[in-house]
Amino acid sequence: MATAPQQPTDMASLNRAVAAWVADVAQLTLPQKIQWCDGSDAEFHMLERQLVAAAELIPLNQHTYPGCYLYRSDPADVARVEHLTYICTKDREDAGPNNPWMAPTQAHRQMDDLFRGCMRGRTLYVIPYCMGPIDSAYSRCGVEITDSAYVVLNMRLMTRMGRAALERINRDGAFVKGLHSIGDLNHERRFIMHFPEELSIKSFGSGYGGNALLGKKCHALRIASWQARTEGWLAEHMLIVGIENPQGEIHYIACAFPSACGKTNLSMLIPPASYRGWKVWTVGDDIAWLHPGKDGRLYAINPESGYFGVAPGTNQKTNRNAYETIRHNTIFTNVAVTADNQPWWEGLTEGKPVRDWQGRPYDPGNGPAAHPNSRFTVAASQNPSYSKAADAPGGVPISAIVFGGRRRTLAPLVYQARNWLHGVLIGAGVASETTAAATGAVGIVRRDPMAMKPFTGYNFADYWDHWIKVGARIKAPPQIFHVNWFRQSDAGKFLWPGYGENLRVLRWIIDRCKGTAHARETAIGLMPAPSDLDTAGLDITKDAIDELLAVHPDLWEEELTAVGAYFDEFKERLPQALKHELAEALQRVRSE
Ligand code: GTP
Ligand code: SPV
Ligand code: MN
Repeated sequence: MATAPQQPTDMASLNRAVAAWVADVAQLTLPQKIQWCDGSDAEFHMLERQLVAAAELIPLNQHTYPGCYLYRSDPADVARVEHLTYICTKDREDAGPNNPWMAPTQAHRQMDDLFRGCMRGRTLYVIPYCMGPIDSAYSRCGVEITDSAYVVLNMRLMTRMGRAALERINRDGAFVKGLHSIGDLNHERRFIMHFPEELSIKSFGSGYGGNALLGKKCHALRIASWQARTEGWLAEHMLIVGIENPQGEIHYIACAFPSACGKTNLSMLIPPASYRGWKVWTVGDDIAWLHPGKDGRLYAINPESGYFGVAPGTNQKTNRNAYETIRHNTIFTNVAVTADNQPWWEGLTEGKPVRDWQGRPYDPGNGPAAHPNSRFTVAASQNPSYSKAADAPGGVPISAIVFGGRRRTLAPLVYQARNWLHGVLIGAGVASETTAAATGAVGIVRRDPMAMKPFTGYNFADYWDHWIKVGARIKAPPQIFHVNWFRQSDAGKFLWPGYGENLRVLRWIIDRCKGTAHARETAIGLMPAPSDLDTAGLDITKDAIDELLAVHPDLWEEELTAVGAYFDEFKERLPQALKHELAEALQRVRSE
């Protein structure tokens, strides 16, 4: 029997705890209006129309880009702000030297002062959302309160949001509270505070990406990593991809690369022409929640349902799947536009920018036309390589975990850890050049353990200990690898072609997991000899391959010594096992 369509207003009576919290927040922030979001198409399009009328959203060329819009953020609000992102635990040591910290009472006071009356004349939107498939035991729910309709539109694309999520919150009896206001966008009054002990978030003064879409980095990584530790699983900054060989066998791989280091691209890569019959299936492009399964393997779900992907560099050749995915029903943020109102960014081979990301007439003297951290928001289901398994409540079994970074020098194209503990050491020692995904200098090599430096909601020492314990608990742990697509020649050119050709490396990784590929022992781990990698049809010199697969023990001694100095920051909290593993690794490079 068909039921009458329900109005969003009756959502307010669906869950008492949510309603009570909304009432408290409304009393503090004094909005003109409260709107409960049901997640319907009608609601989405109504908000789109409102934002267009307010000139906050600009329709793009509807013939070539149907359903696509441009959003320009405040020019001083274009990326995550790590120095303003706090973990507020009662004990400072629980946040660790890896996080800015503030005492919860002080943080609440400071944030509540900012939130007081901040929604006057504005609408307060209530967004119930579910991270992960609605029917998965691994999923976790939250509610974001925000005064930004742009955030609502993005959350609708990035999460399973609305009525179904609120119904699940009713069943779960728990949810993460996320309070957000764009405030006046003054960066002196911008803070992103996390209270893992209370499962809550308060974010003020930014409307951008991970600062404002609270389901993403704030909930699904910082709060979830804390929850995962208490519950025995892992919340990671990882893509999840299924690689299907011509025999129809699919292996799933989870890769942790720092921000703007190639996760979205790898998760939807197009196999090289010589890889006939190979298929690539995207499960997730940014976040993985990994759970030990009953069969002794690790299972992963993608908590998100959309992509907030880097625009620059995306074109038909580098990433055809993304290129096709974002041809309709996509929100572009901070890209440039062409004379016929199509979106444009550096790396796009067709079209020319006439207005830059700030809406100014394009002048190369002002820097790139599109902001280097300009992004697209789009539903994952639009991706031609979208995996059916992405909605599987039990997740997908992971064969390999791959760490990676953006390193001009040192780190070879690929190497394999000797075992789980060695893999944890490799992950904890990841370093990478900073990118435009966060404010601050770009291109500086820094430690970014497990690609989680900005995202682990607790002390890294405890996090590594947790990693070690999870590995010890599972009978058939994934093999662990490290890759680097970003090695450069002395002349500053990439040595490895990257993108689709990365499948050649994934193939060696999968064959190692199956036990069918050869590897040689080196001072840093197991590596392919040049002949073990499939380079047929690849335009690359023997010298380049040799350099990509070379190990320089003296440089590695320096590197591992630097890792040791970094570990020392964690003092006696550093797991002994990790200390030992590092000592052995140093021994191996010294004896080469
Ligand atoms: P976040 O969304 O910030 O977490 O980033 P991500 O890891 O998903 O990065 P993404 O795939 O969006 O790539 C970032 C930039 O690196 C883009 O400009 C890409 O074009 C470029 N890139 C990705 N893969 C490769 C590669 O294999 N080689 C080279 N040279 N560049 C790459
Ligand atoms: C990242 O910076 O790793 C992102 C973009 O994926 S944001 O959502 O802004 O964190
Ligand atoms: Mn990311």
